Amino acid sequence: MRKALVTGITGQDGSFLAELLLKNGYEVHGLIRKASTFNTDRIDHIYQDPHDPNARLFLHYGDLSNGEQLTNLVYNVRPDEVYHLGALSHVKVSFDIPEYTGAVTGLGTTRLLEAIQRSGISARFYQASSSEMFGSAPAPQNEETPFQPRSPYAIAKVYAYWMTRNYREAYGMFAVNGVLFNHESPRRGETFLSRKVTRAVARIKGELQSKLYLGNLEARRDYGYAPEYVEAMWRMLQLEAPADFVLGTGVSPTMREFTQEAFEYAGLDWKKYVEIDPRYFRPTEVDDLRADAAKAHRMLDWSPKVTYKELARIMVDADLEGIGLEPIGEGDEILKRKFGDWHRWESGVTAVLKSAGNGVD
Ligand code: NAP
Ligand code: F7E
Repeated sequence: MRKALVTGITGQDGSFLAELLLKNGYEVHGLIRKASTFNTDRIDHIYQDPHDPNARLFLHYGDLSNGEQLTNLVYNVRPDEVYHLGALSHVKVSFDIPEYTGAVTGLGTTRLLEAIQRSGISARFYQASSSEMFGSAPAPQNEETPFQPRSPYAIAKVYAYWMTRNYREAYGMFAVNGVLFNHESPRRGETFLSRKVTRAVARIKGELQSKLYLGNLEARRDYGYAPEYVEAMWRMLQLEAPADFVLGTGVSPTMREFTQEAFEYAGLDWKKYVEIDPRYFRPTEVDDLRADAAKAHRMLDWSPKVTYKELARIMVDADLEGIGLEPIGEGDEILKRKFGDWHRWESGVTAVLKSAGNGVD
């Protein structure tokens, strides 16, 4: 049985990836942080009691800031594949805590690469690189586009990108960068634009909220559906030789267009509810991210199916269901039509949506 180690398993992508790996027959080990409240909501539905002799999911406490513990973990688990998804992933927050962002999002990758190297194992390594690294480089961006990062987050990711390449070149490690453009889902954190909007749409419908405060709505983002992206991460580690890939849809709506789409789907006029609050503006913004993912189409046989308009429907329906309202219904139809049953959002996610706090912005 192949073994995978996943950092960031409690996050959006980590939870979808853990599901995929379990489905593909892996034994899955996840790194989780010790918090004073439960932080495993996104993976509670796949939790397995470690006393069960058939258990294939194991969680280990740790932190990306602690290199010695990462080395022990890698040495003891001896994974065949390491998916490094853990990071401070919020661009706006990275301006507030730039040093921490460098220490975790940047150096965390080095600690993990070094842990693999020192353990003497030949694990394949996936680095969660980001389209944010392209920053102000003109769209469309692909594997050859030079990076022009515009935030502490993006700069930390550029460092981690090059460390991954360096371990590949210096030590012959099978280490790859997936340079992923925005991918969203009902499991997206509540403070990212897409989820903040779809959650607000549901709460306005449910008369739990009357206003939504947003920042710059003119930026363009290439929005895809997260479960499709974790499938490509796995495919990257199954290749014969390591290579870096850009993943995205090639379509980048403005954040205003996405917002309008989500409100209109629920029969609401967004202009009545949305107000601009400059506190959500970033000191430096990234204006236009749009992927040229031709290499992934060709070498990974990967083409995303969900459009940003469909994504808005899937997410609004999930958020309506999350607060106990009847979904409008197109979201479920889209998922069934495109994927069959597997990609229906799980009961565990609905539980997360129900318990989400009221004061989140
Ligand atoms: P996410 O939902 O924010 O998840 C981040 C994960 O990292 C969580 O499990 C979090 O744990 C963990 N983490 C944060 N700090 C940590 C630390 N010091 N030690 C150990 N774990 C820590 O992010 P995501 O959207 O799933 O994204 C996954 C990865 O892909 C991230 O590296 C992100 O930067 C990158 N990425 C994301 C996108 C996107 O559009 N989603 C695009 C490109 C790249 P807690 O649950 O305890 O907070
Ligand atoms: O912002 C604008 C904001 O925070 C999207 C992360 O997964 O994708 C994500 O980073 C856009 C920006 O995502 C609000 O200024 C307006 O232009 O949802 P976001 P992001 O910055 O694109 C990349 C690829 C990653 O790698 C990251 O980890 O929306 N915006 N008003 C707002 N953004 C937020 N969060 N909140 C607002 O109120």
